[in-house]
Amino acid sequence: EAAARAAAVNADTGAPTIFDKIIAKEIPASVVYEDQKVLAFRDINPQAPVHVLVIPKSRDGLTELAKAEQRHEDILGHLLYAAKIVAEKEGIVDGFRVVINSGPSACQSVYHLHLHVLGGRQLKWPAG
Ligand code: DGP
Repeated sequence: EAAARAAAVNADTGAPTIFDKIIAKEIPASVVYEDQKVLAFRDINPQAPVHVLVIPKSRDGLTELAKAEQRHEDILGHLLYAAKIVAEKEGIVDGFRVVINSGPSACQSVYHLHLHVLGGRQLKWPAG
């Protein structure tokens, strides 16, 4: 966790991230859902049997949730709805969690807004 936090400090530079390469199909990802606005793919370091990331294809300033502005309302709603579609596709609608880490204190490591969709096991609460 210390390493994750260290990686996250000063990370919101607005520079391109690894997710741009995934959107551009320059590096492979296991895509589970895609539409014009969002892409959902399996996390490379899964924390549950189902662990999918849902991201906007256009970052448009949304490096982290803390940077959200009113103009982002539509895409934010679309991302959340896409998370529900992912949960349905993955067969976890009986119990799943959607997480957004925003900023260093939340251990955000990739500064392109993303929703984590987690499920497929009994999840504990509160999250760490
Ligand atoms: P966060 O800590 O909320 O910023 O989560 C970033 C997530 O991104 C983390 O769980 C690991 C995942 N991730 C990082 N690089 C890659 C990658 O190249 N491919 C995939 N599929 N996931 C990645």
